[in-house]
Amino acid sequence: MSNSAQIGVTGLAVMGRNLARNFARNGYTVALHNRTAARTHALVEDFGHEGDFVATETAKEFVEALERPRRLMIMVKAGEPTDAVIQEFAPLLEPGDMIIDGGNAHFEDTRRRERDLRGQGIHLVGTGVSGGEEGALNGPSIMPGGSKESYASLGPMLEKISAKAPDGSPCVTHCGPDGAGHFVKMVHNGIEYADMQLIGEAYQLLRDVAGYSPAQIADIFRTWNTGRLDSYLIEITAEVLSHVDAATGKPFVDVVQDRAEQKGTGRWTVQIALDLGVPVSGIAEAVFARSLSGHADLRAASRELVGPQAKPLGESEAAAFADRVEQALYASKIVSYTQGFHEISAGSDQYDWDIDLGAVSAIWRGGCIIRAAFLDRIRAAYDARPDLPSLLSDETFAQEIAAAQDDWREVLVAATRQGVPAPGFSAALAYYDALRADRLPAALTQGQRDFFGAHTYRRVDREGSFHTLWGGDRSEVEA
Ligand code: NBP
Repeated sequence: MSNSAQIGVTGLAVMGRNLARNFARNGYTVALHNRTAARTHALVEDFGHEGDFVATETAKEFVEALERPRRLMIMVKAGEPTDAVIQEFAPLLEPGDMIIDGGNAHFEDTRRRERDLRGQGIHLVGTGVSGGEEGALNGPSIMPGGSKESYASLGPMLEKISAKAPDGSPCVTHCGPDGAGHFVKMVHNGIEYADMQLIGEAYQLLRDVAGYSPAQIADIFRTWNTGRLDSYLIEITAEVLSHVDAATGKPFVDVVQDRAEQKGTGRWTVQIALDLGVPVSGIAEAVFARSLSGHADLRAASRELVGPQAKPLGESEAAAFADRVEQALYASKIVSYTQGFHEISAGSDQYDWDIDLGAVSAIWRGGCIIRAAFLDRIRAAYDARPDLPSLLSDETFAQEIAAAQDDWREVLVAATRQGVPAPGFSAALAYYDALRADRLPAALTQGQRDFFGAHTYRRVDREGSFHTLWGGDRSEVEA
């Protein structure tokens, strides 16, 4: 049927297939296309009963199946495949049509593609989609960028298929022009890395310092999940930890190789943060921790390095320690989100995106991997004060960290004493202490830079730049 589909999806692997089904289940007619036509036919065969699908084989048929202005969603592997697909379809489109890239594109690629297509009057809508294949089917958190005009046409459809937050609001917002959506998705993934690392550290400490078994730790996580740490990642952590390997009868976590993989969005978050000059030390530690875990040879060569002699805690001390770990985890998590939101705010300033941080925290409350009860409170903090310089400046979060800090420090003392690496907890605490410090050793750094490179420094008591004649009589001159 020509011109009848309200949306088309090309790229029908797990994500595209499930998004297409989600649109169809919500009453939209969905045109289908995939480089390898077998996937298109398999979808119709397996799920055709779920809604109205128009299966197409060629690019021309696909484009002709769409109502105008056309909404064409690309769900292919990010990078060159996305460019290839855009090159294939763009010549067949007309001004006002929309190409929605729902893959994990780098936001700079999205900016380039948006610029290139704008000349032709085509809207490129770079859209972050989070929630994995389950979210794509039942409701993801969606982070679209692109023009306001495109959002006016597309937004209501995205709102319909998106996850709904606990208060019923759709987990989708127009993040801002060109690459804003993919930028927000990138930082979302960076925060996800940090969250997972912190949870991993909590687990390791409960195991090595407190002496709990994976099953006992699963119970502890289940309890935490009923409180302020209530989140998808804590929930699935308990599931993974309580799972027993059928082949060996051992805890599943003990039969999995301890080498974490990554696809790149965490790394991008850190690379871009470095370019923007934003300290995202928690996210960086999470990326580095995955990287270190993968260096099997280096780790094997280091097994003989000497650690401390330490015994796990006794039963009564262990329970108190677990409570402290909860405090440390919560405080470190607040710091991760503080750093992530700082990066979004810096990106928004750099690229003139005008991203609403409250709206971003609101759409992460459902559907996505980092969904968590406490995002409600982040939203409340930004809604109350959109110019909040940092989440840590919010009174409630500051009070909670103040209440947690003694335990947080104690946990790190125990980790250090027992030789359990906790780079995420430690980086978060160092960030907190550095921000609240009266004076930082940066003054000394400036002195050293002036000594070896005449880089000059500023004084605390006078305006201007100064240089000390280090190689001469050490008098000071105005630079
Ligand atoms: P993949 O990332 O595995 O990509 C497979 C799809 O890309 C297939 O439809 C394949 O067609 C198509 N494709 C490739 Br590969 N090269 C192509 C080319 N040169 N021209 C046309 N099509 C090409 O699929 P996915 O895991 O469903 O993810 C889709 C997008 O969503 C990715 O950008 C991913 O990063 C993003 N994402 C994934 C998740 C997740 O949980 N998996 C979550 C959020 C976002 P073929 O069938 O002919 O080989």
